Amino acid sequence: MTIVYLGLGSNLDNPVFGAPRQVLEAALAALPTPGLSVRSVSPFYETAPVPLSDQPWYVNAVCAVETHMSPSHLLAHLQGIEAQMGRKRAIRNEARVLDLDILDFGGLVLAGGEVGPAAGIVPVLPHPRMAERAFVLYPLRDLAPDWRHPATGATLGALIAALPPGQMIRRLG
Ligand code: PH2
Ligand code: MG
Ligand code: MG
Repeated sequence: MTIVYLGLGSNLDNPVFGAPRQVLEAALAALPTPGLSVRSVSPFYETAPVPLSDQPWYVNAVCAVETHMSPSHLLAHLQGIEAQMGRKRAIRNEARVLDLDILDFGGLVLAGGEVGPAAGIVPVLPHPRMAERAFVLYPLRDLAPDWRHPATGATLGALIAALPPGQMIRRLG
């Protein structure tokens, strides 16, 4: 069993599930399968888009799951849930109904990239931009205060202290 931290984000409504907060709740309900169980979920946060733009604010959270899946199988599972919730992939960082990212897969450090058809797409691990994002680091700290960056060993306190200024984030009640 591997402990995996996932980032969840939404800044568009889904016609059935509703506002971003409900979309994240529906995504959390869709995660469990025979090879995966959800262990804990952080508080939800309202966060300004990064980079700052006129997109709607996001709702973000982090959850910890335990899984038997490989990184590529987990990625395929997450992309299936994104598609089910109406995610359309076109441009990086565009507004989206649902984004599910593998942040840390049991401390694995992987360059990622495309491999053979059997293995599918291998994600880059840990998530290459997680260390610069308040909307990932704050909820991750709520869940796993002793977590350290698998590649650099940096603590969450150090990463949060080093964040570039101006990322607006508000914890939801
Ligand atoms: N996701 C992005 C780009 N920018 N900004 C916020 N606040 N929250 C996100 O989840 C987010 C983002 C790319 O996945
Ligand atoms: Mg993302
Ligand atoms: Mg993503």
